[in-house]
Amino acid sequence: MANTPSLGPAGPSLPGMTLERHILDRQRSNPEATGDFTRLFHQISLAAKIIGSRVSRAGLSGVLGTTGKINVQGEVVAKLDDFANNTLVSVVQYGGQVCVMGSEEVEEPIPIPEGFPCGKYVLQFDPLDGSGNIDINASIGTIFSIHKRVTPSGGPGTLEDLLQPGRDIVAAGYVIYGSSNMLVYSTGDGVHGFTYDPGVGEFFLSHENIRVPERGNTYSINEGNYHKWAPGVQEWVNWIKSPQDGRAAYGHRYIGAMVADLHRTLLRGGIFVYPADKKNVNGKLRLLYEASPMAFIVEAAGGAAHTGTERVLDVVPTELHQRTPLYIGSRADVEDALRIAHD
Ligand code: P6P
Repeated sequence: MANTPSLGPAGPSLPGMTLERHILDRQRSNPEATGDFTRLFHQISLAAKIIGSRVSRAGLSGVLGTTGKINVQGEVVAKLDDFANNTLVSVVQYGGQVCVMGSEEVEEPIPIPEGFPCGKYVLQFDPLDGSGNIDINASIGTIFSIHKRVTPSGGPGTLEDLLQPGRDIVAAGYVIYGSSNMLVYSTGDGVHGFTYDPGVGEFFLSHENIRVPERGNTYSINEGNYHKWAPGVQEWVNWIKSPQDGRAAYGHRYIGAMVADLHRTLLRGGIFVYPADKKNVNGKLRLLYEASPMAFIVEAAGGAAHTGTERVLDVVPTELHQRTPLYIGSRADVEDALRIAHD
C-alpha cells in the first residue's frame, strides 16, 4: 500500500526505514560515491532536529518575536530565523563536504572558515520559511538545495558556485514543522517523506515515492493581493473559482508559509501561485533557495513549476537573492493557469 513505512532489508526488528539508512542505501548503490553526500545529509538532518526542537518549544524558550534586525530581503528577522540560520551554518561548515553556502538570511556567500576543508558540494537554504507564522503557532519550514561546485576543487567556493540553475540540483528537500515534523527530499528519482519520532530522535520513512496528482481541487494564492495582480492573473483566479468542465469549483487554502502550502499541494494536488504584482514586480519568492528546490521536488513527483515565462528549473540565476513569480503544483492545474493568465 502506498506510503506505508518500508521495513527494508533490516526486517521487522526495526520500526521502519530511517532517513540515515535511506541515504546510506543510496550511497551503496552508487559505486563512485565517496560518502560526502551521506555525511552532508546527516548534518542537514541534525540541523532539522535541532531547529525542530527549538520550534516546538518556541513559546517557552524566549525565541518568539523579532531580533530588531532587517535582513537583505528588507524583512524583520525573527529570533528563530537567526537561530535556524546559525544552526545550519554551524552544523555544516566544519564538515568538509561543502565549499560555500547561500542563505536567505545572509547577504553575501557564506565561506567555509579558514583552516577547514572545502568540499565538492554547494548548500543553499531558506533556514526558516514562513517566519510570520511562528508567533501564531502555524506551520513553518526549512528549504534546502544541493549542487556540485563548478569552480576548481580544493579552494573556497564562490558566487559562481551558488548561481546555478535548478536543473543542475543534485538534491533538494524541505522540513515542515507542523502537527508533526517531516523531512521530504529528492535526488531527482522519486520524492520521499520522513516523519520525525521525537521519542526516538529519528526521521522514519512514512511517505515513499510521493506523486503529485495530475490535477487537484485546491488553489493557493494570497487573495489579499487581488488588486495588485495583472489582469490575466485576476482572470485565472475568477475562472478557477467557477466550476469548469463539469468539475466542482476549487477550494481555496493559504497558510502563508510556502513549505506548508506546497506540502499540501505535493500530497493532494492543486496549485500554489505567487505571481508578480505591482509591489513585487519580479514576484516575492526567492529563486535559489525557495522556488528552485521546491520546483525540483515537485517535478520529481510528476508536477510542474513555472515562472509564467519559463520553467523554473531552467532559469539561470544572476543574483543570489533574486526573486521569481511561481506557478507550481499539479501539471494540469499549472497548464490551466499559464494558459489563462499568460497566453
Ligand atoms: P504573503 C513567507 O514569508 C513567504 O516567503 C512564503 O513562505 C509564503 O508563501 C509567502 O512569503 C507569503 O507571502 O505576501 O502572502 O504573506
